[in-house]
Amino acid sequence: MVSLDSVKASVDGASILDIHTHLYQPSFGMMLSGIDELLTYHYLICEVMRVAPLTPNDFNVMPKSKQADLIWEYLFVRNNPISEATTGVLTVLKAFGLNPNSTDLAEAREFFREARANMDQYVSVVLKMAGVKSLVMTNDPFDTNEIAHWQGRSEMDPRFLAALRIDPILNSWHDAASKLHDRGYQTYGSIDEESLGEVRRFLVDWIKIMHPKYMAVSLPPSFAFPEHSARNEVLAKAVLPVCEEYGLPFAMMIGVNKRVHPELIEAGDSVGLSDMTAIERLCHAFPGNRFMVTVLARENQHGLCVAARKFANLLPFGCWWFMNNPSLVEETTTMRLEMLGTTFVPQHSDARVLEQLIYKWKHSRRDIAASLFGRYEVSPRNVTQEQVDRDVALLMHDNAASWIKA
Ligand code: FIX
Ligand code: ZN
Repeated sequence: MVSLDSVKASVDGASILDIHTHLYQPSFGMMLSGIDELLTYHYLICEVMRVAPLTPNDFNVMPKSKQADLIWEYLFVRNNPISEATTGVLTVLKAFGLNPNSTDLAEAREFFREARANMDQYVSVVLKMAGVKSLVMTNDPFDTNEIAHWQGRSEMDPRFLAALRIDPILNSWHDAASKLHDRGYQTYGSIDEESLGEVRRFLVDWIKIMHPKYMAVSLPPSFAFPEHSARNEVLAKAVLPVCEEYGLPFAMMIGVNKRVHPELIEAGDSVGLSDMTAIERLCHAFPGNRFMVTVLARENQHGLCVAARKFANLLPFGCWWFMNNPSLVEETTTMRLEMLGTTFVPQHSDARVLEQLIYKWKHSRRDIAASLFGRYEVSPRNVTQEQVDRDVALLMHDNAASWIKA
């Protein structure tokens, strides 16, 4: 019988394909890293607003280094850092041998300044520390900063894979149609066959530029299918046909209520309950498409698992955002193992700052190993280490790799 330690060793030793991040290959010059970026992560901005005596608008106009000092003072010195996001920063400091009990950021700033002097080398160091073999970026063809890099077409780093992110097309059609029109596509506010054809042309143009592994969108809790809406028209008659034609999965990240507290900016998004029957109807109506889905509400996780039992073209992936907390990762992974065996992707980091890979994966490996061992403990079979290693390879890398053909 395998032990928790032998399962942990297998999970800790597994190479990871991180299927969703907000990181960029170094040559893009867009990668966030270092202690000030770690501390001003929007998860920590939420948390500091609960204890520091200032308004979000006061915070937003502060220089980033002062924001980081304030967050360190209030969340790490005046209060004990026991939330997941604060614990994550400490995990990173400890991984580099830095003092997690420091009263200021002088040591950390000096260390990361030196480390980041050679970003190519530093990125390799961090990926190795995190055990991440490759990762998928979030690439936005509406982001002018990013467009320049793709048109400058710097050599692609094989460890950094592209994902074509298309939120404006599905979530703000009239604005997207106007922007596409400005870029030479004959799209108009009304959704007629010409506009839909031009959306398909736009998507194909960017598939040929980015060579993405999947297309992706973040959707509100109100997402429904079918419904009479611009979103449904564009999804059914442009996005999904192109995904099927080019063999690309379509990733839907469902349940975010954007900017419930606008003054918090990125930190101002919240969660809502979504309708999993919309996913079931999509999977049934488009059997030639493959859907990767992650949902933001804890209450929707069970419905997503059941939907995946009904449709083999549906892949649940990750414990997203407000779900990425140890108690929920272990609960959700156990539920998925109980209902789906190993036919899902348990985690993605969603990292926005390079060094977050270290803590997000260290913490998730621990929680996934605990869930997996729990299944072996109750198995009437005497599970072998070879069987454990096969399961771990599927969960940490191979399922994602086969779905996105990485
Ligand atoms: O839509 C997304 O990709 C979300 O993950 C982000 O918008 C979000 O801010 C985030 O980084 C959550 O972890
Ligand atoms: Zn994300």
